Amino acid sequence: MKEIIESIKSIAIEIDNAIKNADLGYSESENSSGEEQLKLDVQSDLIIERELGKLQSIKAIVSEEKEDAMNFHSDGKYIVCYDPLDGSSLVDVNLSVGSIFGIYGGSLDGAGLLASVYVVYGPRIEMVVTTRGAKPMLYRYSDGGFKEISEVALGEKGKLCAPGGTQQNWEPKHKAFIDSLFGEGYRLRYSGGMVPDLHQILLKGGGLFSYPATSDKPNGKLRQLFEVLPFALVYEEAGGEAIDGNGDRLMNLKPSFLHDTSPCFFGSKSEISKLKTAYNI
Ligand code: AHM
Ligand code: MG
Repeated sequence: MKEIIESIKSIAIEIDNAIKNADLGYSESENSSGEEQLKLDVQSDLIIERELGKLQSIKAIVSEEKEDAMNFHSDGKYIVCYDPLDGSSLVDVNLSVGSIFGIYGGSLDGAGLLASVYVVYGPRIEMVVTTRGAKPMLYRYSDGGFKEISEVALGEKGKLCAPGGTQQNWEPKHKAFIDSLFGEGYRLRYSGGMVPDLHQILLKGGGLFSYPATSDKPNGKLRQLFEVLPFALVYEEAGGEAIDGNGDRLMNLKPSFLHDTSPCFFGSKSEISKLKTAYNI
């Protein structure tokens, strides 16, 4: 596990360099969710594939940018599922983006998720590492290396609301719930990149990030293995909660296929409790 986290540190530095210097155009391919791939998506994916492929402890990788899993070392203990450059279309407008890694042992589901790591490429490079049973740990890159900064924890209640999905396609109960939060004084903080949006709520001590079921995406947009589960672990270990639209813990998810999605809500306890009341779940 330690070697995987060390490898992700050097991957992060390389991807940050690509974000700052590489060609921003589209590639000629689509990813498995049918979305156009930017050259940077492909380049970031190749950096991760190359670096993780060097580690004997890795049995296979599953990338948001690849249809199928890629097998590495048959006696490896871990399968790493990752989104190489989440929110990559935001690079064009110079907003923050991120990489997300879920490190699984045994089963590819919530029960099998052992650790997660995400990297935020913003004005600084930051990385949050979460293992089961421990508070997430924040690292920041400076002077040629990642320095451990502090553990991160969510308060009981926050002030920020990051509501994802196209509003026109929200269910009435969801619109009413989000309106009620703003009516109570919650402030909108939404960039359209789940990594910086969830990172902001986490570091500011609380709030709610949602990507609900919508009429155009009844199963949500965000993918369970690379996006939803890694952040569910972060939010739970930070003292918050992470649930789906039925009130079930996201950590109980069992994806039906590698790129399966789920509606998702991540927050501190107070906002999740309000959500359960509003949704009657
Ligand atoms: P991506 O993996 O293709 O970048 O998509 C994931 C991103 C998330 O970061 C963000 O929360 C969400 O898509 C926003 O999507 P949309 O603007 O389509 O609602
Ligand atoms: Mg993504």
